[in-house]
Amino acid sequence: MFSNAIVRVPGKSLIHGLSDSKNLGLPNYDNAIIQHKSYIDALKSCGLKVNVLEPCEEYPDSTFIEDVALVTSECVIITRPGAPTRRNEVNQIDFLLREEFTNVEVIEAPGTIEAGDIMMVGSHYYIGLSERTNIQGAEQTIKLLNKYGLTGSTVDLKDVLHLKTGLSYLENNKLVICGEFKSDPTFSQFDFIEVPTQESYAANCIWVNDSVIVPLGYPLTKEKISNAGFSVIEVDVSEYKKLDGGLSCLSLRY
Ligand code: CIR
Repeated sequence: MFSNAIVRVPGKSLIHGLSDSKNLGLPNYDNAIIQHKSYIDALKSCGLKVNVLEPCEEYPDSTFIEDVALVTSECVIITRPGAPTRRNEVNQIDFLLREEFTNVEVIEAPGTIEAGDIMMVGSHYYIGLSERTNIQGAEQTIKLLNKYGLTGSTVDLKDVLHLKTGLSYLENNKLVICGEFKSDPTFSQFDFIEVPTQESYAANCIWVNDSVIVPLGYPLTKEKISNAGFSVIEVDVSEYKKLDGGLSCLSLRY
């Protein structure tokens, strides 16, 4: 169960965020703020205390706060983002996490890792090797996890930005899965909730205390998750989709 979340309100510089989805246009700032508030409300409705950080104009992608730290039950790992424009975002969160947690570890060069590439399943962490996360970053992370009695393993990515772009673990062995991962033997032991290709964006959803928050506008996936026994909450995050960001990226949950 989670008790807390940290989010960062987007700054007006959001429109300069990284994007491979330029065909969707630039995000509208006012809508992004409205959607961010709805996201916070959804987290609160799942029982979380939400720490809302001020916008950080210097880093356009800093609202995607998930990528800069991995918060586990035993330790915090400050990542080293692979995107050069995002690398120093970690300085905006490091001090805050050190105030709250004692076991704070840091990924060192030449390792790179963004926590959107890390999926927690109990005490095991799957780590996607992507354009943002390299083998050194993954190996350092696994070593740190081992130090605290946790485990990790790597997964090769082909098409997606981050591991959790195409996968979300919903507890009770249920895995929301899409695209390239469906045929990956790494995940064959899970009960699949398959996301149809046309709804691939909805593969990034978040389990929060027996509810699942899904993006608004993906009815087939919503129905499948609901049929799997979860209470489903929809949140419109269409402005963040324009920057390749999904629901998980917008918070640290612990
Ligand atoms: C980026 O490309 O870094 C941001 N525009 C989107 C980050 C999405 N984060 C995530 O999937 N964990």
